[in-house]
Amino acid sequence: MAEKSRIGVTGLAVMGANLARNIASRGVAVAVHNRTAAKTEQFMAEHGGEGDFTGTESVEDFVNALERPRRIIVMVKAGKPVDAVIEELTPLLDQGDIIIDAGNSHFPDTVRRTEECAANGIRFMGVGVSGGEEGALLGPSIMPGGDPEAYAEVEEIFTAISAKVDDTPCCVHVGPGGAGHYVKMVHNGIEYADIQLIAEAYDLLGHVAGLDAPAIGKIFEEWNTGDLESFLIEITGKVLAKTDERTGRPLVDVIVDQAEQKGTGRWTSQDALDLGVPLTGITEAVFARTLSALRDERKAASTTLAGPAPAQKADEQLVEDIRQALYASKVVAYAQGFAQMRAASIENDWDLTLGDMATIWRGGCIIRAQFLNRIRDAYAEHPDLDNLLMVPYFTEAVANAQDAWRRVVTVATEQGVAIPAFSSSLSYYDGYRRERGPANLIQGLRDYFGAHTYRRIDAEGSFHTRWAQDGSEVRTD
Ligand code: NBP
Repeated sequence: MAEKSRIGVTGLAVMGANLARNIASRGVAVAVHNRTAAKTEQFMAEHGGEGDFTGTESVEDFVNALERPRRIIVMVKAGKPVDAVIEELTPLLDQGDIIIDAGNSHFPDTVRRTEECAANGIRFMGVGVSGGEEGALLGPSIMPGGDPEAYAEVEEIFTAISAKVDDTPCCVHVGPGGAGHYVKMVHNGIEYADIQLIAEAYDLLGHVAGLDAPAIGKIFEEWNTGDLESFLIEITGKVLAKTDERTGRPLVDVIVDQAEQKGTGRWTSQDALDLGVPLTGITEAVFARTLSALRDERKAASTTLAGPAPAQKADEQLVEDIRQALYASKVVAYAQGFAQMRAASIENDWDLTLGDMATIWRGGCIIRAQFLNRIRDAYAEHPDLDNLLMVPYFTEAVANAQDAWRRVVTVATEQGVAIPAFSSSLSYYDGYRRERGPANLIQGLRDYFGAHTYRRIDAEGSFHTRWAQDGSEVRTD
């Protein structure tokens, strides 16, 4: 009988196929399977010679091809397909076998599946994998969540296939239950904010500084040599530099301005609302995509709704101001995302080590950036940090950028350019650094119309003013 494979991959679309190839390239025997068998045949024909692959047609053959405990990576479309695969696998598996969902599943589904599988003696892991097609093949950032003992069974393979930065694998056990998929969700949310900030900088450089796409591309190329150095800034330079073969115009100028989304940004914002964490950067990025989708409405509004008279002002200072505003807003977006992970960790008893998240995002994934080294260092020094803005490096970075940031928000507002992520990040910063904000009035109003009570700055307890009666104050607790 043929030797059994150490691990199996079911779901051979782009991500599964590349992940299987990555694993096999490390000398690990991999059994592969896909619902539509023709895809397995195609995979074996194209890549079967690259490593020790066993192609299997039926789920039974797939399960039988694996050594025990069986380690099965499921890389299918998130949602119902994952449940369908688990349902098919479950009767064929033995106690202690491991199902690893490496797709972009929503973390509450992962929590549910972990419990359902446990009831059948199966160990379930929800694992975030970032890096797209190329990352999956050459080295993704991996965020494994679930039972630590199950992780120990796959740790060697996962760390081997992950990206490495300074010889450190971009893979670490994140926490139990849904923690891996949660962290991947926030990663994607931060990616939304990062991309939105880049788009706003591009819009300002075009519509306020009056530069064309190739010129803006050169600016991004330059920015990629400083504090902003990152994969997304690098590819922005490349996308802006590309000429359309059909028209000879910059390609970006012929791409429709409607952004799509698959849901992870929205989930991040929804969860922030549930947790009560202010997550303005990511949320504005999600809303900016939904506003972009209203293309027909925007077309009608563009000739109906008034804006300021255009007044372009191209100068060196503006370009540098935009760079600084981009950096400061990015710091805020990450500070918010990390604050959210901290809140979720406390809420769910996940015991997340936040510095590890920065470490494993330094390579392989879409938000990989130099900047993450600073975040890793910040948490190494202050593991229980409430907010990244309070670490001297970031406090100073934002303090140094704030004048430029305010000028950019001002000029954009004056010239009618929408910058929801830049301006909401600045408002968050200004709100966060205020010892006393205006919520005292909110409480007063709530007490007036709904007797919701308020607390006083000079006395313990809850109070209500009898607004409609004699105006006297009563203690309510
Ligand atoms: P897709 O998300 O396009 O899913 C296609 C795969 O799901 C095929 O293998 C398909 O089998 C299988 N499948 C479906 Br659809 N329904 C099924 C069912 N009921 N039972 C069994 N198999 C079923 O593939 P992908 O783009 O490779 O992404 C895989 C996962 O990785 C997703 O969760 C995705 O969000 C995540 N992810 C993707 C990227 C990326 O850059 N694409 C990056 C990071 C994470 P079939 O061939 O028989 O139809």
